[in-house]
Amino acid sequence: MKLHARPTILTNTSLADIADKVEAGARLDFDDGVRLYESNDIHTLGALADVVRRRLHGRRAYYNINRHVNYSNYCVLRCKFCSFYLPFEKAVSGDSASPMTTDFGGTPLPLFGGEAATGHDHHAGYELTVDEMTARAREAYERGATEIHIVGGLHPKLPFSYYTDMCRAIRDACPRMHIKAFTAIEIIHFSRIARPRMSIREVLIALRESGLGSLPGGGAEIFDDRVHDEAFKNKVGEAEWFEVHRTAHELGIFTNATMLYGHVETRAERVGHLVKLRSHQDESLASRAAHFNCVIPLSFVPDGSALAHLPGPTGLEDLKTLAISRLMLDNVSHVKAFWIMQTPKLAQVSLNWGVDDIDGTVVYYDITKREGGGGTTHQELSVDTLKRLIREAGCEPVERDTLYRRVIREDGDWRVEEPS
Ligand code: V47
Repeated sequence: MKLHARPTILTNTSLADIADKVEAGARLDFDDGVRLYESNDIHTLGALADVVRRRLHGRRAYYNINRHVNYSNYCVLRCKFCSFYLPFEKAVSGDSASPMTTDFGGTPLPLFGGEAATGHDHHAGYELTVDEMTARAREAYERGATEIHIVGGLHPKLPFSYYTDMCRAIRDACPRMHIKAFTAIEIIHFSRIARPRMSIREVLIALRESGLGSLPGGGAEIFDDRVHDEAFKNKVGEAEWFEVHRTAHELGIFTNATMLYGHVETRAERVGHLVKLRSHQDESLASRAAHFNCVIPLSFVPDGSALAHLPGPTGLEDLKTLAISRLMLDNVSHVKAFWIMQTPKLAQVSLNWGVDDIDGTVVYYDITKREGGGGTTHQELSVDTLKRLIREAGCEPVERDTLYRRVIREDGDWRVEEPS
């Protein structure tokens, strides 16, 4: 698509050379990304991102009917940006009351607040049994969900069989529902806890055989050693994150990619992160059976984390980051604004700033909770609201499945439209 009647703003801007590249479909380099961040010409930035978005998707904007479920908030890591985790030792040493046992076949464990994922006290530690996970999946499936998104903390005790059993039980109960589960960090954890130890490839194959459909994009944070050491030192770094996604792509498993921005990183470090994702995607598109479907820039929510003294990104920084992600990642089809983190209103605005996807109904979300949220994990948008947000932005709502196939609903049932 050409910028037929180029608005004067684009000819008068100091970003004119970047506008020329965008118009020509040429790749932006690292310095272009930093300049876009530093420019005050936000209208040009938004317009350029919109050019790329329209070229790829016209006025379509995607949403899905999904359900996020977190199996446990116990975690062996202590990432400073995270308000989700609870140290397991704290729980077993008796900080909480009402222990319950699990049914996953391992050593009985204390289970506190097993209903946390349905909207109860989010400060308590919990781990859900396979039966509880399956019940949540079934409930979502019966309400029309096409996807379940499962992630959790790195639990020190649960055996690898818990995760394969969970996938198998959900697949059996909800055969058409796509299981998008486990960040790269969890996959590495599984490869270490499996007995005998398993390679990343073996873990992914075992999970896929149990029903796993694709991997979500979490755990990427910012690919930079300085930021890694300052904000999430004990977590594996970018080499391991990319190894998991590379292996998944080789196996034909599609994945997403995130960037957690607005904490201790600089803008240049964000651009560096995007360039690294782009290089990986080039390789996957050229030589692997799958690739990144979508990039999700996640806006840091400081509340309750060890970085709660930081302000978090402004709305303008959110918009800039979404637009620059669209412009830098010329080889990733979709850019998602996750409304839980960017807020529904900003996600709506971003639909004219490069974004083509606002995630889905979500229903329960436990990883970030904004203060004043009433202590509940219930965070839901109805399908009507998602469609209204999209229409008000001048876009056409399209229900998609996890792999971005259009979902058609007829006579109380749904099917996906195979790409022609
Ligand atoms: O890995 C943790 C991030 C991620 C905070 O693939 C935080 O479709 C903001 O990856 N503020 C999990 N973010 C969420 C995630 C995701 C979400 C929606 C869709 C998809 C997808 C993936 O959340 C974590 C971490 O990077 N996170 N703490 C926080 N305080």
